[in-house]
Amino acid sequence: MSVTMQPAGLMTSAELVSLLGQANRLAGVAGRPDPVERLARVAAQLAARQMRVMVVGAPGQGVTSLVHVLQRASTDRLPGATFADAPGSRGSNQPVVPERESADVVLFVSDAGHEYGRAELDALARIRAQGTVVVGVLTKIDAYPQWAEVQRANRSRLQAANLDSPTIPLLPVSAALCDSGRQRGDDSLSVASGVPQLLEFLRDRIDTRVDPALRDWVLGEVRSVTDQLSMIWNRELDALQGAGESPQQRQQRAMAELERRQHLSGQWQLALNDGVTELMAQVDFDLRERLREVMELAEEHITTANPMRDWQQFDNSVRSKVDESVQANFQLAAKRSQVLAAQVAAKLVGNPDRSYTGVALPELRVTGPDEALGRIKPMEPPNSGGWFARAVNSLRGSYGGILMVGVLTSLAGLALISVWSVAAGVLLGLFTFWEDRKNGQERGKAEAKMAVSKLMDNVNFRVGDELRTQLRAVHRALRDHFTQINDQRLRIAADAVRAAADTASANGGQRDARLSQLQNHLAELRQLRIRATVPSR
Ligand SMILES: Nc1nc2c(ncn2[C@@H]2O[C@H](COP(=O)(O)OP(=O)(O)OP(=O)(O)O)[C@@H](O)[C@H]2O)c(=O)[nH]1
Ligand SMILES: [Mg+2]
Repeated sequence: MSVTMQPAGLMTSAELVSLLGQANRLAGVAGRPDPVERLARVAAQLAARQMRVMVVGAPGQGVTSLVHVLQRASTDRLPGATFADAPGSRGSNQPVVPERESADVVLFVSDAGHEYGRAELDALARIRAQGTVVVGVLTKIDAYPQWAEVQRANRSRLQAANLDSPTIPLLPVSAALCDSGRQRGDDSLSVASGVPQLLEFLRDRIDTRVDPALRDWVLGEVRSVTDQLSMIWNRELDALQGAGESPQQRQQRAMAELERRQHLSGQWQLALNDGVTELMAQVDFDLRERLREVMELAEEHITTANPMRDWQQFDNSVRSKVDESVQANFQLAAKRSQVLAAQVAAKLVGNPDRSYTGVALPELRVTGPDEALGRIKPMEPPNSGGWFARAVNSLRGSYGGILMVGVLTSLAGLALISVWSVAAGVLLGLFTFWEDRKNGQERGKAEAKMAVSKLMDNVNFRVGDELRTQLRAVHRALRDHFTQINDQRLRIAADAVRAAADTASANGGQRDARLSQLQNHLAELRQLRIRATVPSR
């Protein structure tokens, strides 16, 4: 079969398929389901690539029937392929020669009832000359039991006509068997029809251009599977070669390590839960303390100075102090969260010196409380009565004074309005005024203190809520992060126990055999790794 030329350095689909096949075989040997699944996923993507298949043949050879069964059968195996019944194949007795660019591959159909004749060899020669990839298909094999002889004869005729280098594959099929297999749900009939094999051949052996992104993905997966396998096998190799220790000692050590891991995995979870409870309490207490200080300062200011005169400024200064306190509190929360992460990591590692080397700390985010702070409204200014109310009250006082003294003096025979009664009015008016002013100030101060304490309640409520939400998120992040690391460590410890048990039960001969097997696998992996390195363009 001919090979389409690809620009240097670009991998063809067939090369990629062969890489996947080799990686898949090695993954199967390692007995790991996970890499096998990954490779199957990329293989499916590769199988789904676009492929234009043109089916040609002399009239009556079974072209249309083949196109139909291929179309039906390809939905699973080769979903990106399109099959065309060569236009113009009716009418003339000659097989059609399609244009070079119209297809990725030509299926050249002739039935198993006859050997290639002059017309067929001519058509094949023309297709070849164009450089089109061509695959010979021998149809109706159910009707011609001697199809294998025809196949051999066709091969010799191709060779005699100098058309067989590179070789044109000759695949036997039966559209009829494929159809009845599908109708009866009988897989053995389908396999006997040769149609699945033909599709597989197209999928794995026919080169089409592969999108560079798909190619890089396939290569990336192959590389990551080889890395994974080489880690597994190297570890086993190390265990087998483990010097100085007897297999039993090694097994005991592995068991002890696994037990220690299991114990530690309870320990760090306890440390995390206790730590989070404590963290919440600490940070919450800190917030309350800071806000209490702000409130005390504000109250003192209300008592000694008179903030009612410039309420706006007072409100601003109190709220900016609240702002500072809350920011400092959130910074504390962030710092304490980091400290907790380090403590939990140390518990998870279980080093005697309480260090946590070898374990990455999670990235914890405690965002500023700006949004919560933004929702806090300014304090209401206290109501101190105002000048007008006070003036009215004073007038009422002086009026009362005039009446009181005036009635008395009128009894004494003087006029209602006299020097005495006017003097009394003035005095009482002034008295009422001062009395009112004093009361108003006291009431204003009380109201101002109320406003401050209302503000603090509000801050406590909103910011406290935000704080708890963030700390809960920190808790979740820590738990997820360390659970993942812990699971991984447990798995490694369990693997080591298994490997140690295997080597302990292997006798000397088995051990040597396994050693050389592992070395072979690793050598093959190294080669595969090189082949799967992205070619430079
Ligand atoms: N036994 C048997 N008969 C087949 C098979 N495939 C096709 N035939 C028969 O061969 C004849 C031609 O089939 P088509 O699929 O129409 O072939 P074609 O090459 O498209 O024919 P034209 O389009 O007429 O040139 C029909 O009578 C089919 O029933 C097969 O696999 N087995
Ligand atoms: Mg037809």
